[in-house]
Amino acid sequence: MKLYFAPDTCSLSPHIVLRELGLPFELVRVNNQSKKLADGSDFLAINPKGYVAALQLENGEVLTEGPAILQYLADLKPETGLAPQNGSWERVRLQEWLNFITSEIHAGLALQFNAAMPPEVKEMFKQKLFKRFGHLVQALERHEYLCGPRFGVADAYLYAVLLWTRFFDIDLENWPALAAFMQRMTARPAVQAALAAERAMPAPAY
Ligand SMILES: N[C@@H](CCC(=O)N[C@@H](CS)C(=O)NCC(=O)O)C(=O)O
Repeated sequence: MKLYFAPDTCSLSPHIVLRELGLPFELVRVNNQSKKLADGSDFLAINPKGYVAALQLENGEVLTEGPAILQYLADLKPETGLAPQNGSWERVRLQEWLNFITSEIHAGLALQFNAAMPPEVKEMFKQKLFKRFGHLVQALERHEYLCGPRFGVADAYLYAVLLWTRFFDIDLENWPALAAFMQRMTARPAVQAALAAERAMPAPAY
């Protein structure tokens, strides 16, 4: 499998999960501005949507959309329990979290990157985001990870997007349960390895 990634993006979450699962994979860095790979070839030929993450399987199929990739990976090794069994009530709860992260947290934080947006509009969206943080806190005060006492794929996704708060002057210490979650996640060997591998890979020249 090949994981197409860019540093400091949501593609960190499938990267973490690949390492948590101990699956073999190749990491391919994308220049997210030029949409080129290191050899000058066109990332749009891999994912016409033009964004990471994209997972290319051995049969050539390319899977996109973080929540789909995460569940696909977890199902390759169901015995690890990174996602509950497909078709179970617990699996639907996981999908509820993945959808919440993608639409409320990922999208909510991503618009803070928009340089064209006036500061007062950004502030308005920050306040909405902070309400959503309240929902995360309720879960993380009850158990160490989103779906219970054990790490799962939703945690990798939440971690990857909450890392962006450091770019926007959002101090997670204001939500102690979130700050503790981030510390717990950062301490995981797979997370350390993923961050180090992404840092070590040179930026594409194109
Ligand atoms: N709906 C996609 C969104 C992926 C996404 O937003 N990727 C960002 C990085 S976090 C990206 O590559 N953006 C570059 C672009 O849109 O040009 C998913 O959930 O996987």
